[in-house]
Amino acid sequence: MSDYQVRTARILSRIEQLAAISEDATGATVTRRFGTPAFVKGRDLVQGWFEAAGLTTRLDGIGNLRGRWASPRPGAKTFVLASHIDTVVNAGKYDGPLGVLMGLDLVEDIINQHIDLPFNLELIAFSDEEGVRFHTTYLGSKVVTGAFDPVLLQRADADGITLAQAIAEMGGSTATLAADALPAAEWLGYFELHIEQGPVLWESGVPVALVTAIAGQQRVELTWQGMAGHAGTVPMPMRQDALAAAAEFVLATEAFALAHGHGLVATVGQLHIPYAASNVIPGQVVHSLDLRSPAAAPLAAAYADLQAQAAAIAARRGVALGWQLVQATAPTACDAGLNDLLAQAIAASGHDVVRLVSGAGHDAVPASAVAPATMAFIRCYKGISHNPLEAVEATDVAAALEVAERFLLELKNAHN
Ligand code: HGY
Ligand code: MN
Ligand code: MN
Repeated sequence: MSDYQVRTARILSRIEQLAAISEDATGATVTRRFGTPAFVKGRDLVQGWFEAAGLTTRLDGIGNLRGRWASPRPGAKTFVLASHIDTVVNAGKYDGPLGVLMGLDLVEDIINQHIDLPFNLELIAFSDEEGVRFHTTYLGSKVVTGAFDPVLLQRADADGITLAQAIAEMGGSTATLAADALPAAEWLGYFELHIEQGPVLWESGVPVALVTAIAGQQRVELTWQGMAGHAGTVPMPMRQDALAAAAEFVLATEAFALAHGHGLVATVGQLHIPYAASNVIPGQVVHSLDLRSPAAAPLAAAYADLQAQAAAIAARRGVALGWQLVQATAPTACDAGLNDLLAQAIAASGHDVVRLVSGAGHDAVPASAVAPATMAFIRCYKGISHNPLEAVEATDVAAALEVAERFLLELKNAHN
């Protein structure tokens, strides 16, 4: 086995160990949402690996795990390798953790090879990229990049626990969040390894790709307020059925996205009916809307059009509509200079250079606001993600490891 294959075997073994830690006590599904005991237990395991590798570690106020390897050069800037260790519900094993554990392997090899770098390395396992618990994403990387808005501390989860309470419960601190930012002047750049979560590499037979841009996204919370009633006595024309209104909007949203192209995708992934019962006309429905596009103008146009469609549906059905924009991130370009180095590393490793736009959001988005940032994607099984069927081939991970190592050494040479 090549050195990369040996290292990959350990990375994948650690993936399995981390995946065995879940909010689901039966272990049947992988779920580690921000701040939960399962998240903390998983982070503790990863912190042990960071420290065994020789990294100086600390947990910042929002629960990011931060490992640092200092350059011998006085006043050196810091290059960040990162991804996230929180997950969606019933997640795959690789979305997030693979990037963290590959980054750990790369840093550990640099330490073991006694390679002096002209820049510090900071390896970060972000505590909340998915935004599942508080429906607002990038909480961990927003703290590190100085973009965290304290107003978010009052957002409550489904159990009414605020972000501030969740931070305190997991031993974090809201008092240090501003100081936890890596100062903008210290950043040299950002690199994230991540599964593609799409089908292009699977279809193309290439193990790795570089990311040129990350789609913009808008997350909206809609509330339809109708009138609860007896399922057996209220005549159909007299109903103010919140679920029927929401359902009409969901189908209108799908039709809009199908008709409009431009890489526009629209998803309603969460829907809640308070006081639901089979013999009660739903009085209220609360649901999400996730809109994405690689281009800003179609994203803005879709947002406006769908908001108008929702208002028209509500008016026609005598239902009140609440429309709250929870999160908006613009389409983000990755750094051309880093991508030149990455393209060289991919080609030098013997692969075609595939350039992709990411439909998925990543912590590279907040990072790109303060530093040159880019990503490398690793092929995953049929592009499946946010699904327990998520899988990778060891040979692809080994190939990506070689590319990333070449990339870091090119970066070293560029700054010597
Ligand atoms: O939703 C996303 O794009 C990412 O998985 N957080
Ligand atoms: Mn991810
Ligand atoms: Mn994800």
